Amino acid sequence: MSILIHNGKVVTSATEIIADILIEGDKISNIAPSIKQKADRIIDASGMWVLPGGIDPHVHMQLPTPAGPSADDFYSGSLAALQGGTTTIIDFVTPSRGQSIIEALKLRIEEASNSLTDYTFHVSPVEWSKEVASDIAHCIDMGFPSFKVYMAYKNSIGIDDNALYHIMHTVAQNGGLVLAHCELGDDIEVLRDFYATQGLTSPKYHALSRPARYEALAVKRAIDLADQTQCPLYIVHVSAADSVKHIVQAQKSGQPLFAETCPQYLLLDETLYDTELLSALKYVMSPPLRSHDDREALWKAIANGNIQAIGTDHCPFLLKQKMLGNHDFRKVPNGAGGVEHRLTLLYTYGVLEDRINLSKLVDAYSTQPAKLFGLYPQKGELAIGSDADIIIWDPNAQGSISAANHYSKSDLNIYEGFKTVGEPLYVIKNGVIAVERGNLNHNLPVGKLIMRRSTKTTSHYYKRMDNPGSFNCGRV
Ligand code: DUC
Ligand code: ZN
Ligand code: ZN
Repeated sequence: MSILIHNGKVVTSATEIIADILIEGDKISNIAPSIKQKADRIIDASGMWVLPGGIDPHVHMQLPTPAGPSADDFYSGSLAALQGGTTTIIDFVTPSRGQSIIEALKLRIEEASNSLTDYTFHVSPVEWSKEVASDIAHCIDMGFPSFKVYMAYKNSIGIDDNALYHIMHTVAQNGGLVLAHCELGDDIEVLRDFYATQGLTSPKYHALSRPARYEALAVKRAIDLADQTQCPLYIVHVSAADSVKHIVQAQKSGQPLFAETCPQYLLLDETLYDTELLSALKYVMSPPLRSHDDREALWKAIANGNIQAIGTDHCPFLLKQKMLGNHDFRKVPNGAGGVEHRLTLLYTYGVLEDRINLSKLVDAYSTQPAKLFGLYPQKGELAIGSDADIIIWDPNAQGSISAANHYSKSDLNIYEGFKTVGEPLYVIKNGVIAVERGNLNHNLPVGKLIMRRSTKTTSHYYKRMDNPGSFNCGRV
């Protein structure tokens, strides 16, 4: 099968040109001002933008929680992702304590086998032992070179600084990257119980028990441990201006340090916890929503290149699951959906409001995740030889977000009522039209499990910067 995309504005993280793109099989075979070759399908992209498919570096499909699994399984979550222009997702393997990481990885690969997007996993060590050390090395050899650690959730999956030090050291020695969920776990537990024992149990106290300073202090600690162990570090879902200050300082000193934020921290704020209970429950997530000033600092950090990637932390629940905590914020499952809205929200409220330009958007939703997680240039780029994961974007389409018409299986949407501009007219995945004007191709093959390259082969993205101060992650 061949597809010729004719006369679109081809936008990458570095260039914008009017060009034709030829797809043969599952790869891009040519990009040129005018391609005369015949194709099975010709798409006129005049007036449209041709963008690389999205890579969401942070999703949780069917995440097990005490309130039951998160609402999207790999099929529904990946369908939602595709409809929004995301063609690759990175989910997580989280073993139970005592369980072999490799065993948990095999089970998770099975669970994801009906994903419509391509997929891969970050691996989350939840303890430290000799077995964990050898499993980390094994995961990297198998093509899973990124490891997420939780400094929060101390009662379940969180680890202490001793384990964090050893994990960072081992990951660094074996050519991997550590991702850190940065919140001071022990301090949070104290505040959670403090509020709850006083009968202060509404969702607002979820946010008050996880203050921005606990995130910033944990960010500082993680940066310090990464520096001591010479480990490349990626801080997930940064939500606070004070965290950004620590990140900028370490990047200036030349530390290989990267950061991610999510649309919810850019577009929503803590005043939503003051709404009526049924509404406030939707916004229980960790870290919680912050202030208006925090939001502005995050936008600035993206524009300045201090935050490189934008994921969603897609982890939706049903209202009935959220309601399990209506009398105790500690019982509300943490998380919200958004995988399908990432591009249109960032385009509408980022690009059209002049906070970031289009190339920066492409960089943050696709190119940087590909570079940082060992997928580049197979993914994250429009280039000859790259996977044909492509969005044809209608920059003028208008929409309105609602749980009534979203693709996620959740009955809640934290962006309910948000107006949007721009949407994918076509989504092409591995050379096959997956979505055409909102219609899913029912013959779409399932996505592929992608094995990734370790930092041994991508070390130019991670090495200490020679010229501190002009930090410019991942540019080749
Ligand atoms: N926070 C997480 O750390 N994971 C899933 C969802 C959330 O809110
Ligand atoms: Zn997290
Ligand atoms: Zn997460």
